[in-house]
Amino acid sequence: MAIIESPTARATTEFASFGAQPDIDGPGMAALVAWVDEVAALTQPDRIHWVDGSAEENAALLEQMVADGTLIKLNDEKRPGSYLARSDEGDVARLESRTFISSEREEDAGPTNNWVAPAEMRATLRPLFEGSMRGRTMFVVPFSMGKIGGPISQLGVQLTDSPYAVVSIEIMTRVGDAVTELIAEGKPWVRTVHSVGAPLRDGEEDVAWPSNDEKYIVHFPDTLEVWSFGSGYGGNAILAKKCYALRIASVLGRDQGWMAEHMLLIRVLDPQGRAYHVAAAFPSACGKTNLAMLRPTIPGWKVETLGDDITWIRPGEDGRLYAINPEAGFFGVAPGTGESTNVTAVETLWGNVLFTNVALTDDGDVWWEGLTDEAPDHLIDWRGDDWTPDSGRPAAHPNSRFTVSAAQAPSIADDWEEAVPLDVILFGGRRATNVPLVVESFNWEHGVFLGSTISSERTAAAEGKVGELRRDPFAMMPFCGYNMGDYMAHWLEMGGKAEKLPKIYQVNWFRRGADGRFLWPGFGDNSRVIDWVIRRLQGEAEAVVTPIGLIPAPGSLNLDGIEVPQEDLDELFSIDPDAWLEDADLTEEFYSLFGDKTPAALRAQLDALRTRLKAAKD
Ligand code: OXD
Ligand code: MN
Repeated sequence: MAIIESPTARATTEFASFGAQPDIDGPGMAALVAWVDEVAALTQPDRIHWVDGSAEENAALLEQMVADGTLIKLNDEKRPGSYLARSDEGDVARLESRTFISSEREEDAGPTNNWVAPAEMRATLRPLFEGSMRGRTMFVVPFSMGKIGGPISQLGVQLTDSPYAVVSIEIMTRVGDAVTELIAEGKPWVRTVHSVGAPLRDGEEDVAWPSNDEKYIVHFPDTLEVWSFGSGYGGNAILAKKCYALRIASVLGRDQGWMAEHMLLIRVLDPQGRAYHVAAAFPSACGKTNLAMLRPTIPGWKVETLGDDITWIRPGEDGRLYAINPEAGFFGVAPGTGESTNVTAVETLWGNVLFTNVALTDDGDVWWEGLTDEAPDHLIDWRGDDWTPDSGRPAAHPNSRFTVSAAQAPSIADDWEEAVPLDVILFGGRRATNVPLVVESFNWEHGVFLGSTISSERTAAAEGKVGELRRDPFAMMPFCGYNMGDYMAHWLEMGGKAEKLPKIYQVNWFRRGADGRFLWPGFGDNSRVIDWVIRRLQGEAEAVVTPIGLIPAPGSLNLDGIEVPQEDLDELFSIDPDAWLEDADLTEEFYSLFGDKTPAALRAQLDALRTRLKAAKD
């Protein structure tokens, strides 16, 4: 395929030695090339660059972005190989209100997704993408989710006019010719197209963070495509992540009998060295990365990191469910990540990091709220303005991020790219009231019920009012690519696909006392909950039955070495039937959204819960 020649090509984005279409042949290549041509004809970039994934190419891209003012190179002595990007103020988070599931049938998107019919959506997108890459380079980025050629892995290609997106995808996935070879062989792949929507007229100066006020993040589940316009940020631009690995992959999972979940994945080693694998679903910005890198405070226990955000789960031949982390990097929220909350993350970030919207220190390093207890005397904030501790505003954006290779975490498991058998699933929310520290489900169906009732106070990861309570079943509300009612049914069905299912627990690190204090120390001490869960699997910890599930019997949670007053423990585990009955009413209201798509088994679980709560009142 010809590289599109343009008389207006800017020398600044020319890569003499990179970018040609690779010399790879095979039955699948023609479709890839035809699609690249088709999108290029629509978006009219000045040139096309096939990304080969090499270190030299990556270095050239980074260097170019520094020259163009998109990236600031950090002090190599403090933070080797690292860069800072500052986004446009209107482009700082995932945009759920601009995210669409354009399935043929409205009922396949369901009431919790924005739906527009595909034909209408394509008619809307076409004029936006028409010429949208003018003056820019269109990068062809072949990527694999999961190790290249792995049994649970999936392939995709992103076309993008954002070099920042390219280097981010290179950290978050496996990119390069080895993927193109698999596509050429005929392996299935997903098409994703991304434009920042800021074409450059002849001679027009570029801005550091091009974007467009009009934004669309659109999924076509029937044709397995993603089209994203107008934003360069995070999940809006790294389409392999939320768009593919969750929204599109959840649809693939529904159709093919597997699951794509918004879960971290860890291996827990008990003092005898026995290994257990735990996947945990938490709504955005509830400390998933912290739990993924947990340093147990109880002696003898160890946690190894496998993944921090997304888990794909498939039935194995031995009757168990197997899980992988399809990603290759962490795109973590920086604020709140610090020496006292997540030393492992801080160590992971020693170098080779792409930071976005954190603050810059006077010596060319980065800072964000929570990195250290005391803020530096002077910083340049995420907007590029001078900042001092009494400026009265955060120095880093609350949703500022680090993008770093997973392999760099000191806690990463040696075999982190392999599938592991799942022993435990945790569902957590951020709930100041009602929900105890840990609850064990009675069985798979009850566990699925617990997952379907997760709710959380809204955080800064998406737009909306921080603090507001939102339902977030399975922590998948913003990420399920199809009708959430069908998704709940799929969870129930998966219970029939394995003989030895993982045990399901609900956790809540965020319960507060009547005085507003957190009742549980959290962070490393969350290992005490994991210890109890694992000892339950081993038949070595006692539990008591309550109307909402099983909770630790008095004395069965290991509290050696910490002071949690008995009153706090009582409050942490208290179950107020009236408050829970009110919660049950809200669950019923939530279920009614899905009409007859709500599985009868879950309605029956809700009825049974109410009966147990009423009995507890008498
Ligand atoms: C994320 C999110 O960025 O969940 O991981 O929003
Ligand atoms: Mn997430």
